[in-house]
Amino acid sequence: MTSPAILDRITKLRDELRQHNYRYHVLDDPTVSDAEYDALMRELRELETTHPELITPDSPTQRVGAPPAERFAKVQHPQPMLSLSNAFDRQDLLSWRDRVLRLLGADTKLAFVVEPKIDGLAMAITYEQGRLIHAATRGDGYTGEDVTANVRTVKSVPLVLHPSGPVPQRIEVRGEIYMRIADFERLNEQQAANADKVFANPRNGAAGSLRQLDSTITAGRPLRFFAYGIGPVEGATLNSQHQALEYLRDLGFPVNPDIRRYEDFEEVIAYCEEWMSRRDTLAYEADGVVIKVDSFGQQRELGVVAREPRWATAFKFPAREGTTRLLEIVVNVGRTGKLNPNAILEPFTIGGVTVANATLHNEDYIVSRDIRIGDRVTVKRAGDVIPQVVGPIVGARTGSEQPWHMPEMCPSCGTPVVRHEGEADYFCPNRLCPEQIVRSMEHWVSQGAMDIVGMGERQARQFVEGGMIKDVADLYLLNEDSFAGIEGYGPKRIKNLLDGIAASKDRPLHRLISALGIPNVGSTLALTLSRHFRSLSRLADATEEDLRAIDGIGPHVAQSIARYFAEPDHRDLIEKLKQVGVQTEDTQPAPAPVTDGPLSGKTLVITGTLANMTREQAAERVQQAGGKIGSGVTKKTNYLVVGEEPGGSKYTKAQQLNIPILNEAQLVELLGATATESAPATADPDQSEAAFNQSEDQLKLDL
Ligand code: 5U1
Repeated sequence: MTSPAILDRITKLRDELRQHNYRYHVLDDPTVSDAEYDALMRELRELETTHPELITPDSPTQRVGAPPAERFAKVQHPQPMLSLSNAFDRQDLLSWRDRVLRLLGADTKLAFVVEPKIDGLAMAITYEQGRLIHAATRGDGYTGEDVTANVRTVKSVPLVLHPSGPVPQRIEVRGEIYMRIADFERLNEQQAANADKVFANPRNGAAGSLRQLDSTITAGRPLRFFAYGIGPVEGATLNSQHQALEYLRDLGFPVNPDIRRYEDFEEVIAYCEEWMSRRDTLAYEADGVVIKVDSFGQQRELGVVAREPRWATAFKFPAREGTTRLLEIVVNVGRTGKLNPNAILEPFTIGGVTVANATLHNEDYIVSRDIRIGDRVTVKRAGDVIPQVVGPIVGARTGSEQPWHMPEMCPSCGTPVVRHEGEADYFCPNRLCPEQIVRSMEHWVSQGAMDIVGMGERQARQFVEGGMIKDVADLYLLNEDSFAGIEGYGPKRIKNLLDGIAASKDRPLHRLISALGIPNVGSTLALTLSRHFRSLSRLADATEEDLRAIDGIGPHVAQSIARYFAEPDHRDLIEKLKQVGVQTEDTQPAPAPVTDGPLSGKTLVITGTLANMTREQAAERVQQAGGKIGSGVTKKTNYLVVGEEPGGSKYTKAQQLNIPILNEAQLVELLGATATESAPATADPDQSEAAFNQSEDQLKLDL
């Protein structure tokens, strides 16, 4: 027999643990430490072990998963789970709204509820007398699969409802099970490390995790839930979508904080457009915005046709993924000698853009995903990020697909390639490799670097292959005679080019530092380094320790800079640049440190393109306000400033570290009184993070 005191303690522990679970997984606002939570859970588990007759399926101890099932049982949805019509632009949205008004009457007062459409897995979860009894996938909308044991392990799904009013007798809650992008990336890293299946995208990660017959596997996966609607309800009267969402929040469900209600349809359109441009700032993948007529009465009047409610639609963002055939893998040599495997694809379109090439990152990436030449592959394209091959469609294989390995010789110069221990990349170690010289030259002459008008990749290749130059310093030794016999160079063109080269000798020091292409040194860090050292020689002599002492420079970047200048070839290059007359000192007077500015003592990191200032201008203004610009997000970062098409990795890291995230307007507000004239940002792609904050060998990819 169990004493009432034990039952009482068990009930108390369960209530307390449910509260902590809710605060942690739904509100993201825990009030106890992990250790305290663990201690309560341990006590409950011990009591349940000695009194197994008291274990209930909704006890917090029961989220660990159930024994493996043979298969998922099929379940009929009491009310079909509908799909959504699509709208792709403003015109489609207006046509949808006009149809609603035609059906309801032109004078009808409407309100709309809008929310990001999460790319996850739709779920119907049923509660009776406040307890989770059943969960089913959408399936074909009429029949789904019983995944109750798995859904029980998702910590943001309440096992017991805790409304502020009476408990509904029965309610079916609908929503999306999904994985955050950062969690998905971590999961894939673990999967790859354990030689387990890696998932193509967070949606597949969520679906694969939820469709495990062994729910203890699901329990270890980072799944989350957002409730967005209700099915059949008994014991509660709800009249509108926004009221239903409030009710779901009150019952203890996570509801997307970005949901809005608008009466003006122009605001609905603005919301769709805003999220389309900001989709990369969401912690999860969203493929559109869902728009619903708010009133349930109006919803009933509008009804459903062909499984699609007339009272809702999905504004779809341009597609980011598609499938095509991998025809070939070619290896490009970067300016640091890094060998980049690139996919040559059967051209196809994603979101209206034709894609024929995509990155494959490195050999490990290809091998861990078992990507083979000839495979049908999934390709992803996001923002300004270079398209990447995500993985093969194994089921489409014919048997003729060929595994791939990195060539043993550099494809440009034939030197045996090397791979340093603990690193994923292969390098061509030959400093005289023609391809490396062409790539360095291309970077050197580019706009944010030495900005030599009339020079680009074609000219760099022509001069290197013609034997006119062997390194960037040789550019400054060119004269009229050097062009003898070079096709296409008349006296005027030669003069313009030589004038452009001569003018580049006096570029500010930070441009010169950028132009060198030191791995991990982008334009903002180059500015910090030039301000700090004021001379290329002093920078070259800095130790790793000196570099680490600079705010915003971590051990990895410090090592990368020190390694670059430790190379005798690079020291020789600096000497040669001085000899040919390139300015290697900062000739501007040193600015006085600002100790009482609005950003004094603060470190900011910028990601993405700002609309009204270049990154250099932003860095300048932050420094005038007493702040510093860091190159990567660390615990010491005070703010992350997010522009358009931001890099996902910085954003994700800032979220993980709870670092405040600002948009450009908020940055300007912070800069406050320190405003200076700023020219509009150029649309020059070289100003992007891909080109500046990382070396060309480290393409901006959010893996
Ligand atoms: N956020 C959200 N996603 N989603 C998908 N709401 C929502 N509503 C849906 C679907 C299919 O359907 C209802 C409008 C029936």
